[in-house]
Formats: sequence, C-alpha cells, structure tokens
Amino acid sequence: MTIASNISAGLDRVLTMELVRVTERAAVAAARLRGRGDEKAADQVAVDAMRQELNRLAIKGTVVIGEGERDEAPMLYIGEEVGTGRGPEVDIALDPLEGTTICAKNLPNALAVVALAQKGSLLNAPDVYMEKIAIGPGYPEGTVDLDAPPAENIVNLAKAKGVPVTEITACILDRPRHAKIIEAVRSTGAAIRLIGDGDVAGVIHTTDPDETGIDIYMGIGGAPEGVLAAAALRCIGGQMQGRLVLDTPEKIERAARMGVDDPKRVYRAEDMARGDVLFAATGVTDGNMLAGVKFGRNSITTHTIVLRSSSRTVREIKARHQDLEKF
Ligand code: VTB
Repeated sequence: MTIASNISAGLDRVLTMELVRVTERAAVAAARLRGRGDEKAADQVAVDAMRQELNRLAIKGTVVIGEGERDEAPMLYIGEEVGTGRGPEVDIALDPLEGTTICAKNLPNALAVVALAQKGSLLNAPDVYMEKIAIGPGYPEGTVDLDAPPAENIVNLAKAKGVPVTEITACILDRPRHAKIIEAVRSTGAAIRLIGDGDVAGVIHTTDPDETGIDIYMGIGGAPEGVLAAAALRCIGGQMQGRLVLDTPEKIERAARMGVDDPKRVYRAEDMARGDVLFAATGVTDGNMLAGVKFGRNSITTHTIVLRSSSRTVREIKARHQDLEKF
C-alpha cells in the first residue's frame, strides 16, 4: 500500500501495535521512579523514553499536544517533528506521564499516554483549563450536557442507566474550584470518587463502570488532557463535551493563534479527535483499569490498552519483557 492510499484508507494497522511500544517504554521509565517524591525526574525519563520510541516509528509525525510550547519544553514540544519521516503524515497528542504527582506518590492511575491521528484531525488545544463532562457508551445522545446543572446530569444518567441515583458514581478532581459541583452531586445521593490528578484515566474509566466503578466524569481539568481523553472515547465509544476556559484576553489570543476562533465553543469528542484515531495507554502505577509496571527478577511486565477508532477494537496487551537491556 502506498503512503497516499494509506492516508485515504486511514492509518496503517501496523501502527496500532507500534504505538504500544511507545507507551510501554515511557511507563517503564517512569515506574522506576515511582514513589520517590520527584515529579520532575519521573516526567523527564518518561519523556526521553517516549521520544526515543516515537522516533523509531515510520511516520512523519508532528506533536500537537505535547509537553508545552517550544521555549518551555526542550523535548516533545508542540510542533516538534517525530518519527523517521518516512510514512504517513500524522498528528500526535501525548503525555508521557499523565499524573506526575500520582507517580511521585505511588498512588493509583498514573499512565503513559499517546494518541495519533491523521494530520489536522486533533484539536490544537492550548495549555489552559477545560470544562469537561463524559459518560461511557450505551446511553442516548444528550443524556448529559455540559451546560445543564450537575444534579440534573446525574439524575438523567441514573434514569438512562436504569438505576437509582445512589448507584451512580462521579469522578471529580479534588480541587477547591469544584466545591459547588461536589455539593450539587452529593445532594442527589450519588457518590463521588475524588481524584488527586489524572483526569485522562478519570474519563476513560467511565467507559467501563462495572470494572472501574465510575459512571461519569465532571469538572475542570487540563485542556491537553481533554483532547487525549476524547481520542480514547472516540475509540471505545461514549460521549464527551469540553469547553476551553479562556478567561483572559491573553488566553483568547493564544488559543486563536492555535486555530480556535470561537472561544466559547463546546467540543464533542468527535470534534476534538476526528477521523481515524489510534490511542495507547500503559499503566505506570496500579489502577482501576490497567495494572502498573511490575519489575520481576528476570522480566518486566506492562499492561497496555490500545484502541483504534475506525474498527472500535479495544486491545489489552499484557507484555512480559525479557530483553531487559532495552529498558
Ligand atoms: C488535570 C489532571 C492532570 O492537571 O488535568 C490537572 O488530569 C488540572 O490542573 O493530571 P490542576 O492541577 O491545576 O488542577 C494534572 O493534575 C496535571 O497535568
């Protein structure tokens, strides 16, 4: 298949498996620094490892969601070109260590994450906040709405799920800015799982409530994390809405430079990650969906989820790595 026909037919299937190596390597590097209280060091090794693996892929890739803007991030900055340069032109969203604090404290759900899409199909979100709401697959369109009161969303979700409100659990970042949402959700009788960080995992967890215990994600988190979560939801199914928090002229201007012409726009998952999307996440610390990296005497075990939007395939890959020199 030629590169041109690859693009028109979607992304090369082989890339799905190649992407697994990218997050595996980043996760193993970060996991070596779990629980050491050093966020920066854990992030740095994950970035190095992810960049090395990305540069092995047969793609002409551009980082659109990365470690920051060029002047503030020496590696995997927005606009950095990655890959061998021979292959399809793709956009990449990444977070080599989503949940640096979680990793430093060795708490659940730190992930290494990457999403890949055809060029021009990922929202180029500035590093600002995003209001988010997400639920898993199987609910009628419009079951929840970013602009509806939080209590109403919870009640509508319970109805759509066919359970009492008390059986609904919302995942919310534990931040003072969420005091009102937390109060409103609790007033319905629903439960809340307050998380310290890691809202990419929080959103993904809504796709499998039986496994994770999470039905809905609500609240304000990072916009780059929002695009990554949207990419995952595009592949698994589910509904998500997000709106950039552009509360100063400077942020509006910065977003405009990145192509955001309507600062108040509500993006659905399919607006943030369009077309054929691949997504991979490897557990760094043990989590509700993915096990963390395990270091054995003669092997290292990783647990990865790898997804593709066009086929909606959800693959879980538990890998035992025995060539330890590579890590
Ligand atoms: C969330 C969380 C991330 O940033 O997006 C959060 O998922 C939002 O920012 O893991 P604040 O910490 O300022 O609330 C992280 O915590 C870090 O990127």
